[in-house]
Amino acid sequence: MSKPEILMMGPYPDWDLVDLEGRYVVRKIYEAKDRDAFLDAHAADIRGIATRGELGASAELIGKLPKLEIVSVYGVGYDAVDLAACRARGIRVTNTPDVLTNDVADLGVAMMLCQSRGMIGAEHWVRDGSWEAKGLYPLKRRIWGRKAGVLGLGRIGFEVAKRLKGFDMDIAYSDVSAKPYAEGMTFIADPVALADHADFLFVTLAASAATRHIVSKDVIAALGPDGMLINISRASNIDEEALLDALETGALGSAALDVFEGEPKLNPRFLALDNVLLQPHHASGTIETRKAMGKLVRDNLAAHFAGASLLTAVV
Ligand code: 8YV
Repeated sequence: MSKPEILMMGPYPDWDLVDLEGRYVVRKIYEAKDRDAFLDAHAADIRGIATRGELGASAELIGKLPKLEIVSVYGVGYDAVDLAACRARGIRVTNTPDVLTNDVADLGVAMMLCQSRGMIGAEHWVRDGSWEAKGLYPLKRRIWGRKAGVLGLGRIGFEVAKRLKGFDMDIAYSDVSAKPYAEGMTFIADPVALADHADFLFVTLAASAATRHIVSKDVIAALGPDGMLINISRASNIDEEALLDALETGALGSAALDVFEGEPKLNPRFLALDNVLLQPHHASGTIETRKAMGKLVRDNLAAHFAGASLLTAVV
C-alpha cells in the first residue's frame, strides 16, 4: 500500500522528520518558493497536515485539500486551526497538551524574574565594562512577597501559580469561574480588577475569538506604571497597540513577552523599548518537551491512519 501524503507547515526537529519520512510522503510547504504552485502539484493527495501551534491551518488551505482527514498540531494551542472548517468536513484535529505545561510555566516565571531583576541589562553591565567603569548596577524590584495575577487558571496557569507560591507571592486569578483546585488563591473575575490588584500579570489563557484583546487598554492601565505584564499564551490575547503605547509612555512599567502579532516579524516599536523582555516563542522549547510533543504528533497521525483512537483529540 502506498504511503499516505502529509503536508508540513513548518520544520520539525530531525528526530521527528526522519520518523515521519519513513511512514509518509512528506510535503514541506515551508520550503516551497511558490506556495500556489506547490499546492497545485500536491494538494489533491494530501491526507494529513502536521503543523505547529503558531502556524495552524487556515480555512483557505483546508479548502484546497479535498482528501484531508487530520490536522495534527505540534503545540497545545490550536487557535490558528480553523476548527469550523474541520468540523464541517469531519476532519480530525489533535494537539499536544500536558507534555509542555511545566516548561511553559518555568519560562514564564523565569521571564518575570529576569525582567524584574534586570538580568539582561546586568549581563551587559558586566560585559561592556560598566561595572568597572561606573560601579554598582542600578537597583531593581523584588518579586518575592509581591502580588501576582494569573489570567487563565488552566493547566499552564495553575503551574505558574504553583511556582509563584514558592516565592511567597500573593496570588489571585481570573477565569470564567472560580476553580475548586485554586487553593490559597483569590478569585477575581474581572480582568481589570485582577490587573489593578496585581504587580505581575501572567497571561496564560487559551486564545480564541472570544479572548481576543482580553488584555485591553483598561487592563494595561490598571496594571500601571509599577506593573509587569508577562505573556506566554498568544499575542492575540493582548491589545498590542495599547501595550506598545503604555510601554512607551510609562503607563505600564514593563513587559516580558514570548509571543507577538505577526511573529517572527515584530512591530519595530518593540525593539526601541528598554522596558520589555523579548523572547522568540520558545516557552515549550526544551529538548525533553519538544521530543514529547513530536512523539504525540507522530502517535496521533499513526493512530489515525491505523484506524485507532486518537490520543489527544480536539475535534
Ligand atoms: C509552539 C505553542 O507550537 O504549544 C503551543 O501552543 O505555541 C508552542 O508550543 C512551538 O513553539 C512549536 O512551534
